[in-house]
Amino acid sequence: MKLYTSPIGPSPHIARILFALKDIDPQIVEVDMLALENRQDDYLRINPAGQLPCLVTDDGVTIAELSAIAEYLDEIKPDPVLTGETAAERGMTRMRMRQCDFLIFAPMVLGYRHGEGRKFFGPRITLHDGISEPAKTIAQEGLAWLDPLLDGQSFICGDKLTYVDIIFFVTVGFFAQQGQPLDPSLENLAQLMARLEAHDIVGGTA
Ligand SMILES: N[C@@H](CCC(=O)N[C@@H](CS)C(=O)NCC(=O)O)C(=O)O
Repeated sequence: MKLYTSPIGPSPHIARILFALKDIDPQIVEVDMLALENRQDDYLRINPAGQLPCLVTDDGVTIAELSAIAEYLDEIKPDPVLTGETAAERGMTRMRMRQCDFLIFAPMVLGYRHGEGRKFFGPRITLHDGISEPAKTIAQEGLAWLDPLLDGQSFICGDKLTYVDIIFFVTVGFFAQQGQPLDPSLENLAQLMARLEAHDIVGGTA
């Protein structure tokens, strides 16, 4: 399988962690994100969403979106399991992923792209005035919603590491450096970040 990716950016970093956890070595195809190669026709023919990373299976199917990549890897190599071992665990993982996407990650990304990240994203997407700050507020509200759900458990979906934790760790860690710090009063989430930082692969140098 081929992984189209980049040495920079949080999403490619998440992909590296997923592949390292699974101990799978895909063929790496580096796409020059800074030179906008991911927004040009050759790459858009592979991944019309124009973003990195994306996986192309040996059958030639493109799988973009980190949660979909994580689930695909889980199916071809369920060790370690990152989605869940039972139907109920997988249901929980998918539910929390979608909630984190809607309530936290998507607004964080909007806050950044239409705010601090304008210079980088100007040539890539249509920028809109006035949405960055409200989006950041919505992301903070999402984090405040999530925090108490972690009472008495080690990870976002319970006591087992899932791909939601990995996406959360890198995404929230990245945006914390870009004007969206994690409120330290959200103690469960602060502890989660520390726990993941201490994980040899997730917090390592993948
Ligand atoms: N929702 C996507 C996000 C992918 C994404 O945002 N990729 C960024 C890199 S961190 C990207 O391709 N940025 C360059 C661009 O949008 O032109 C996923 O889960 O894979």
